[in-house]
Amino acid sequence: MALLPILQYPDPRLHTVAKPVKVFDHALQKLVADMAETMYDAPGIGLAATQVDQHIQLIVIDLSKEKNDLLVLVNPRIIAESGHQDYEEGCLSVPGIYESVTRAEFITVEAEDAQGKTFKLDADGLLSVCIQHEMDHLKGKVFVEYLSPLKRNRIRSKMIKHAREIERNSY
Ligand code: QAP
Ligand code: CO
Repeated sequence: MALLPILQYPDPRLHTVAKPVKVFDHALQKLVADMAETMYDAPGIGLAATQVDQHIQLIVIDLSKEKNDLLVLVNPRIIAESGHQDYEEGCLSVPGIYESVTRAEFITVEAEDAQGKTFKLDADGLLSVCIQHEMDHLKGKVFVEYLSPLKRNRIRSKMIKHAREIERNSY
């Protein structure tokens, strides 16, 4: 297993659109394991392959306290949605930033698991938010794009400034 570097906003690679997974091979199983390890280490509750610079439709999520309930979604598609909810979201690609986003309250998702078996999942609350947030990554969209241009530009500047400071401290 290995920890993978997480792309940091505003890295342009975060806007890459992910391709569907067609082959459920050993390389895919390894990426799932490495993404899970990377998410648990962060720690985070969700990670999309886009964030580790792998542009395929793969998401890992774990909302459990014990970090022992990994949900793997390959080629996820929302087949039903209803209602609205606001949630204060964060993102491993935008550390230290938390902002409220409005999304669907209830969703039904169809996806393949890591072995290629299709399943259906009804989600509400945080799980629903997290799946929608991670599916946005696969479309090349980061949650800050739901905010006003003013807020987004402030976040962008803060992230660039922070990255420069890290860079300077490593000299
Ligand atoms: C996406 O986000 C999410 O800023 C997953 O300093 C977030 O795991 C979906 C994290 C909220 C729904 C609601 C963020 C860790 C983790 C940070 C995460 C940070 C350290 C974010
Ligand atoms: Co994110």
